[in-house]
Amino acid sequence: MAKSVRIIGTPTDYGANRRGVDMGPSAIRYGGLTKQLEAADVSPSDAGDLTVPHLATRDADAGAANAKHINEVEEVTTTLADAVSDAISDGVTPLVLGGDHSIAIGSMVGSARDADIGVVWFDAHGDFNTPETSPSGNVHGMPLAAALGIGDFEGVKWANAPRLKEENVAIVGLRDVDENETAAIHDSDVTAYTMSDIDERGITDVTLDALDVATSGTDGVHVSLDLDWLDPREAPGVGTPVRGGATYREAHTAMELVAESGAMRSLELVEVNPILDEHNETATLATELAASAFGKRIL
Ligand code: HAR
Ligand code: MN
Ligand code: MN
Ligand code: MN
Repeated sequence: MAKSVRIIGTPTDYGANRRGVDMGPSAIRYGGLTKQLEAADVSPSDAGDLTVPHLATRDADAGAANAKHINEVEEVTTTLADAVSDAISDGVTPLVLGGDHSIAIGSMVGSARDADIGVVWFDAHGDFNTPETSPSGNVHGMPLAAALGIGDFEGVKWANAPRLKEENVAIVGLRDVDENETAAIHDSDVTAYTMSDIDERGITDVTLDALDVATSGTDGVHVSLDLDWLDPREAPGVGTPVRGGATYREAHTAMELVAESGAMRSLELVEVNPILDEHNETATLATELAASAFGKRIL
């Protein structure tokens, strides 16, 4: 029987400093998501988009300078956590379309509601800042810390995923990490692989190790794919591009290994910004990578 997948659009940009990433869900659908998933022999149903308050109805400068729009982020991630946990209870794999990476707080809290989970986080960035360490105040640089209960997020309970442990988190593809963030990652029990690790060891080895970290003693894995993990030549439509990222083939290989592990409990595609994209190619690439993560094969 084909695996059932529920698409959950989360059109928000409250966690980012560049507007436009809220249009990601539309762009990814327009990029052919349903067709790609069907090619992966998955049966997709689209739950549409969650209701996200429009920025025009809110104070443009809301939230503290060190955690901008924190109340809107809380609102969106709380709604998303319920949607993700509902999908899993219904026996369906949630596929969350962002939106900026702050939504991952909701995905992880929802995915971890009734299970011990691990996380594999494909990203150029550590997303391990807290309101105390963040140089920007943008919450999309903080979701991993938030879900792990690190940092003061104005009463962190809404963000904390108690059934997610640092030792089950692996970050893959780092190449742009802030100074205090580097120290925090080192001080934690999170496992981090830089692009140099991928250069030296190859994407297969690194991804298999990351999957080991995330599956060891857990019930399943949340896969978080920030499109800025890829090189900007492949994925130009992101708000914070960093040179020297994963290639098209490396990204597909990693997603194929995710599928082979059989451990993926939830998936999210984040940071696609169609305003900055070229002919929707980043959104289209996101659909192809999702298909690989769900097991699409050529032969
Ligand atoms: N580390 C920087 C900050 O905290 C940039 C974070 C960036 N952007 C993302 N997350 N797309 O992966 O502001
Ligand atoms: Mn990110
Ligand atoms: Mn990133
Ligand atoms: Mn360490």
